[in-house]
Amino acid sequence: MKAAGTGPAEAGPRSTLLVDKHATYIKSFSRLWDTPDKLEFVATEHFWMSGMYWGLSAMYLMGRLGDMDRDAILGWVMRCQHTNGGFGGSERNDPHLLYTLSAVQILALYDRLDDVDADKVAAYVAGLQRPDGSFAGDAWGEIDTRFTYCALLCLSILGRTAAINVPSALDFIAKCKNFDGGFGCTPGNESHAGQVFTCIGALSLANALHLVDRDLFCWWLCERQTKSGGLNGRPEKLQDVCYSWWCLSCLSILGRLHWIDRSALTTFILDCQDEEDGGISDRPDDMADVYHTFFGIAGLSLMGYPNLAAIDPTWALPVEVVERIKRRNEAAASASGK
Ligand code: GRG
Repeated sequence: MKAAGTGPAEAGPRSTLLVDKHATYIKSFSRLWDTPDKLEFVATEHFWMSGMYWGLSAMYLMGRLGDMDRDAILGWVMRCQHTNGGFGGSERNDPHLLYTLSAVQILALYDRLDDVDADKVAAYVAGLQRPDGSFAGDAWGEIDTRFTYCALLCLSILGRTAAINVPSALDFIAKCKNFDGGFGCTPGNESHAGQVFTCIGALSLANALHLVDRDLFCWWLCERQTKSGGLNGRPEKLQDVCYSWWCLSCLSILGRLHWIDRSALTTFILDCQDEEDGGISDRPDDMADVYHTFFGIAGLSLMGYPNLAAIDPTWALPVEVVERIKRRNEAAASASGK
């Protein structure tokens, strides 16, 4: 727990990023599958794969990936794969597109993409595309622009985008665009900063950013900054550290990062740190978690915070990892003569 009444970040122990504290905090979650008796772990078991991606990515950005138990983690990831090629959030969960992406991202972070049969994973992803171009998250059929991004990113990492109908996926995203320049989860749904990230990310991956009304949309994104310095996800809602990623990544992709007050946002994120036990929370003095820890650090990375590795706003992976993936895919394409 944090001491009550801790002052603003400029004045106290939260004035800088507490790398050692956050690394110790994240490391404590590195063997989630060995903690079957802890309520908080059982309750989150269905999304451990994403939790692992958040934790490992945060560690990478802080230069601390080496602190994690790589072989145990990679073994666990592969145990979560199903015979249809998809990955579950844990060994006991059904396959889902989001956790398949998280698993592939983890393999990319460790430069172990060769461990997976890319054609098999691609067939699983392609099987979730619907005739209107949209994607379902899993066999149960929920449609959401989140899953379009998951599909495009997963296949981009694996060098297999040819397995899906990309133009039709883009048509579906275009139908989700709203009067404010933002995007929702399906046509007619309200713009939300999380959804806009997935749509801008998908358009960026497919080189289709011409479909964005840049100035209108970036204005909507800037309006997300509240007096606290933090960003919210839609009008009249509370600021939350995670929007430092969902909004900033879009501004970065669209070349408008300078449109918000980066100094105020940095102070807000740092003030959400738990200076005793490590980790970052949604708002100052709330309980920290791995999700907000990663997205807070990722937001700081986008703003060029000192001594953090750079993160790619489209791929949601460290820039160095993305460069390695692109080299790998180019080499594979030239070897096959494509
Ligand atoms: C690889 C980075 C990465 C992402 C994968 C799953 C996914 C693709 C993206 C999720 C995008 C999304 C919808 C994020 C929003 C999450 C969030 C904070 C939802 C909260 O919604 P509300 O309505 O909160 O509870 P507000 O802030 O509007 O009150």
